[in-house]
Amino acid sequence: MARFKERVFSGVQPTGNLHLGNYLGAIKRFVELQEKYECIYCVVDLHAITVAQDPVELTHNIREVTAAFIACGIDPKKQIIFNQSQVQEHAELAWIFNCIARIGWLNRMTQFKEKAGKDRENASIGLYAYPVLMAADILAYRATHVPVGEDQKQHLELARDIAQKFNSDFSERIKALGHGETFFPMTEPLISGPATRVMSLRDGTKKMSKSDASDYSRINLTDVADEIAQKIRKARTDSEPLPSDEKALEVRAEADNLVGIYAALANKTKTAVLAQFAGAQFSKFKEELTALSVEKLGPIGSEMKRLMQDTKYIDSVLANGSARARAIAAPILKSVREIVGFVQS
Ligand code: AQP
Repeated sequence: MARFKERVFSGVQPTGNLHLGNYLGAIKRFVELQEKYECIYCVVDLHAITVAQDPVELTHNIREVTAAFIACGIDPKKQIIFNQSQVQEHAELAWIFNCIARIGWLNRMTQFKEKAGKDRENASIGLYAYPVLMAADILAYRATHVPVGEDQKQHLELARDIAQKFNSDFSERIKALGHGETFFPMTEPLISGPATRVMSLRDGTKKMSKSDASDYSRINLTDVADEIAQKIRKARTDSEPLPSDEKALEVRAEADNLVGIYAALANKTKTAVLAQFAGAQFSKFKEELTALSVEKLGPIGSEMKRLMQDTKYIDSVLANGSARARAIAAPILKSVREIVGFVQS
């Protein structure tokens, strides 16, 4: 892997209701990584349309994810923030990868099964091919590291399978054209910390998700203090006090979730949080969790709302980021076309 320049890529779908899971599992990590790596953060609008979107809401949501990136602390001057549809290399590479990936590989993807549900025949082809586009997003930049929540692990494995098959199918050509042994890196997923899978506040067995019908299941990044307080107060728990060791959380999904959220917001481990709250009742812990959530999320929500007043600025960030992203992806795609054997002028 040493041959590839270290580069981080990740994306968030502009599908509304950005929540605490998106923040702790992904965006907070994006902010931390920008200190160490060259980072490319994408508003993945081509992914969003794999399920029907209202065009006016989609435009709003693209800007809102961009505002969230900036409000959380990603510096658009240092790092690249852009929306996927402005860089056509993603769609082109996805097509080439559609011809590399195998149907059997995609049939194993659990996210498609969950999202398509029983009405599988009626799901879009885009929803089925979603992980192939995700592989193209990453590999159009030959990204080496991808911070994501736990739910994306399987898709990352598929991206590695696609990279490996491309490298092997075209190995002679890759060598002959002077690219060395392999053209695409084996991208590493970055999934770590106490909140890689934040669960619903109403049901500790379900992932916190944008599409949950109940707004009480999630804390939105734009929720005001009263809403955050009310949602945490109503969050499902059991009747036992907080335990002193992490092992005891294994059979207490809701308690485990709230402790994980506190730990991630406080930049602590779950063990350290339990050391602080062992024996406390949930009423007390929820008060502390509310105060911490309001302290950390309040400024983000306010800044998002302020930025959303200036859509010209947001659009200029996306235009600038798209031009910089294209400058990286275009030569990579040129080489891919050459490797595949297309004639280009
Ligand atoms: N609950 C979660 N806990 C931790 N990380 C999460 N992520 C999403 N939900 C959680 C991570 O957030 C990043 C962006 O996710 P996305 O916008 O691409 O889409 P998603 O995973 O489809 O979001 P939702 O909320 O789960 O939407 P629906 O309701 O459609 O299922 C990713 O890195 C993801 O891992």
